[in-house]
Amino acid sequence: MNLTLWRQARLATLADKRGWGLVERGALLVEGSELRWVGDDASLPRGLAIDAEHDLGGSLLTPALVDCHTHLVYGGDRAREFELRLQGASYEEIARAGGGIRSTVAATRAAGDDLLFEAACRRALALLAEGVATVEVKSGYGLSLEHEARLLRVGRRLGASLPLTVCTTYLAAHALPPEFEGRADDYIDALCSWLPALQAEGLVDAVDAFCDGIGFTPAQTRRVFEAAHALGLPVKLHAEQLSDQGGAQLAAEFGALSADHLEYLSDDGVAAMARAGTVAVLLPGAFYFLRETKLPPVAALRAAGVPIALATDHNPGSSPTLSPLLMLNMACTLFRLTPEEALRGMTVNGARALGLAGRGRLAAGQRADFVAWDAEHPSELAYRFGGANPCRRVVTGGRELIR
Ligand code: DI6
Ligand code: FE
Repeated sequence: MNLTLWRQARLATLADKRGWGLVERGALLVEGSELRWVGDDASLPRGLAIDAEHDLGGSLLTPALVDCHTHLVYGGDRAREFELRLQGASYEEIARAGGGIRSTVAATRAAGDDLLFEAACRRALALLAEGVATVEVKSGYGLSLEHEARLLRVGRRLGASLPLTVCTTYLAAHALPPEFEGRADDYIDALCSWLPALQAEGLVDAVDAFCDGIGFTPAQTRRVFEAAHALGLPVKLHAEQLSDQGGAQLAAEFGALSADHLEYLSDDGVAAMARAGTVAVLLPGAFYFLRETKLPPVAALRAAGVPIALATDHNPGSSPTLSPLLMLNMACTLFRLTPEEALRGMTVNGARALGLAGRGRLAAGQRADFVAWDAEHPSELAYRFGGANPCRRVVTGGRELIR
């Protein structure tokens, strides 16, 4: 098997439950797409037949980033809606008046497959350029069998065309499409009935819903989860973003991989997530862009031992950012995460929110996804914001992409 040695790096392995896992003069041995050995250069196993060797010149090496919550595939933009919100209209008011998600659904349905793919591709490449090697992509702007399938196929095509791992999530329960106006329960029946065909086509890794006053009720969300479970698919949930619906408890009841947003999460919700091992995915981009003032209960999540992940939530309405590093910074400044919690949130815990245990840390047996940064210490990744991108080299599955 092909062995590649990477040396002269300062490693932040995140290999243990706590701490950066710093190794000053670190080295990595990659075998195929896996990390075979990680440690101090001085204790590198001897007598190995090394096929290639790279000198990292002392740069900082971390696990590659995992963006575990995005809505990357859509048409159009919502710049006009942004202006309306600045003039005082709320996100909910705009949604209830038929704008918001529905306006993106109209633009997405009108866009051709290639246009959707090319736009999503550009967005994915921007994430990759800041060190992302694994990205989740949700549907949810199609809202019919034909159009949801199209978005999921674009997600799969991204994974096949780019050197990234793409996980696809079925989010037909994102908003009520106009053709089902006044018939939300019928729409839930319909989107549950579409799922078997989409799964049979290999398009679905997980199932999500938007449980909220402007989304779907807990009872409707439960039906979506039951349909997912009947097919053996894991679930996730947009929960407690704009109000407390008890969505986190419902997600926990179904053993959800994650509950996401969580600004309005209650103590009961925290406890339920802790019991179920459900990851809390915090989305500081949406918090910031919607000018939310209620903070997610970070101290309670920490105290209960709920793993915290972070993601861009890239979407045109509530988080039009493509900067995972900015999210690290915002998670610290807005949510008071430590820089170490923030980086864990976009690596090991982000992977966990996707059900991927084999990535997100630098340790033997993990997937060889790592990034070399122009930085001395990992806290710098959360410290700087905007402008210069410190990402120097990206390796995914043992192969170097950016240099
Ligand atoms: N919550 C969000 O923040 C995104 N979806 C959701 O359920 C926003 C989607 C949009 O506004 O287009
Ligand atoms: Fe989202």
